[in-house]
Amino acid sequence: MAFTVVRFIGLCSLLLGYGVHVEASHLVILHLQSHQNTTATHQPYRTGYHFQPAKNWINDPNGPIIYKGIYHLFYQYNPYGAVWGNIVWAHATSTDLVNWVHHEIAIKPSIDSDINGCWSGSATILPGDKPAILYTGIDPQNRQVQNLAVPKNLSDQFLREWIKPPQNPVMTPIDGINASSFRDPSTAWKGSDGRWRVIIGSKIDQQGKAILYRSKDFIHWVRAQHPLHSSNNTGMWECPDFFPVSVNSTVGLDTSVNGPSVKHVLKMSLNDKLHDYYQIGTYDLKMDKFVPVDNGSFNNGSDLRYDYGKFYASKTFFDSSMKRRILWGWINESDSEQVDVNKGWSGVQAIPRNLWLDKTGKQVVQWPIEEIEKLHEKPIDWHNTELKAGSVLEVLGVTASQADVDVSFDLSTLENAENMDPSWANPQMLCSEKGSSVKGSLGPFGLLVLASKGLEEQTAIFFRVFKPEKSFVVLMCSDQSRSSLGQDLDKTTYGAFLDVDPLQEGLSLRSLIDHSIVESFGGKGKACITARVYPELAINENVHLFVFNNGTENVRISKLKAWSMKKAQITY
Ligand code: DQQ
Repeated sequence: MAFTVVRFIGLCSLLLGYGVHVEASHLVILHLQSHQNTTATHQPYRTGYHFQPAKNWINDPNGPIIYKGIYHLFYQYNPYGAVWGNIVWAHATSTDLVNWVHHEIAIKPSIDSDINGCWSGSATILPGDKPAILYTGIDPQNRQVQNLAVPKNLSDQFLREWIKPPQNPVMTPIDGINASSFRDPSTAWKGSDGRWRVIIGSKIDQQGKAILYRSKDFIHWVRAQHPLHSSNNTGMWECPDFFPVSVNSTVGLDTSVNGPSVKHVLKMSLNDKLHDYYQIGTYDLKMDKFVPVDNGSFNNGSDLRYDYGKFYASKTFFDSSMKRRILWGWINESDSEQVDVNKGWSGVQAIPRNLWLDKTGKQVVQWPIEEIEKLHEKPIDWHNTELKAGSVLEVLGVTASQADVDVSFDLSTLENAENMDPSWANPQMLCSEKGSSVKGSLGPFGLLVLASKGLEEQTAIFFRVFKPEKSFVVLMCSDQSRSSLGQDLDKTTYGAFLDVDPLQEGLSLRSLIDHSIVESFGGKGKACITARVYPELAINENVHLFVFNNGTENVRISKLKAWSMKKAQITY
């Protein structure tokens, strides 16, 4: 049988008939899109407390909101298979962002302007507590257009039915907009002139753009003459997100807030790199433009990322009940499509993260929402433990396949740290060259998670401290190279530089471990790395957890707390 793999993400165009080139952003495998899954009974990689549906493919989180005290998560879903295709908006609700109840599909192709797919978008709460969704529809000519959907019944707090007003589509790719690069409307915000604004991801040639639209009534949208922001050589900007953060507190803000004590974050999912990049800046209301503080361009190599591992197409929302901004992100698989078809599913949503501006104003900080602590059980508490050079200590008493571990290291001196070579500018490369098995001086030290008893399999999350001319540099790594004895897996090692002073603040690492996912937060959320791994030996009760130090210097564990995690209740 001749299998049809149409294209790889971001690399070429897809001819879907009608003589029109349409770019999809996912691997399109036509013969598997509606392939009946074999429902494998051996499922060691399904997660215990991450969000995932019973089966099939999922990708981007869409339109998260809180409405009448209920959290809503919509997401891109293929109802018929474990690879991307047949895309609709699936829907689940929760009272705590941990336990979820699924509802019927909220938005599926039903009108001309979404007949070939209901792609990503966002929700906005309009005055009078009225939610509205803007999403990308694929029309009969396979053009990307923007549609509006509103709840059928506002007194249903679960917002189970959505209707599409007759004015759809409300934005179309005219006047030079590329019909295959025009998607993913953001949450809208209101300017001081009372008009709504929304941005749509786009590109012209290789220049990425956040096209700006304005509207008085949320139905009639007029394109602004200039984009909110654009940047050369960045390719297609997917899933733009634009929101204010407070400069002097960790409290979240409604998306329309602006003023002197506010900075703005502009996030883009760069289709060419498949990573979520963000910039911090100000929102110039007069010009209706985003002005990055450091002239950031999304392509200068040192750009900020939410997560230096697997995390894409993310989206925030303002949780008005807890006055916080929450970030959702999609974690895709690291195995092959055929394996996904065999296991019957693909994709997981990351644990929602509380997000705020760091005190330095130079980056954001992310931390798992406090509600997941409800799942903690069987606490382990270590204090003041010497972690000698070359040692590996097992953390006993925790269900190591499904756990939350938070460890802090104290370094008494940085004197013996290795010298930093100024050419080591790329942390991911540095982590691959200096993996966990490469001896160092101050580090590598950290956690070995999802590990087999004899350490044949292990995912290492660790730090190394270097000394440049002056001061120091902290490197945080997630090394998947020995995560599984299995073949044909993406075992890329990830890395990030961590902006903390280890002598003043110590070095902390929290890892959320969930069978095939490890979400790690370094320096209390200043650098995040998510890994996707598929051990063969280290599954279920055969999983172990260790702390290790492969440097020549001793370090001290000032505290280690670990908990087994209960299963989240997800009802399908
Ligand atoms: N996924 C959606 C698009 C978006 C992409 C399609 C990002 O709307 O650009 O499923 O992962």
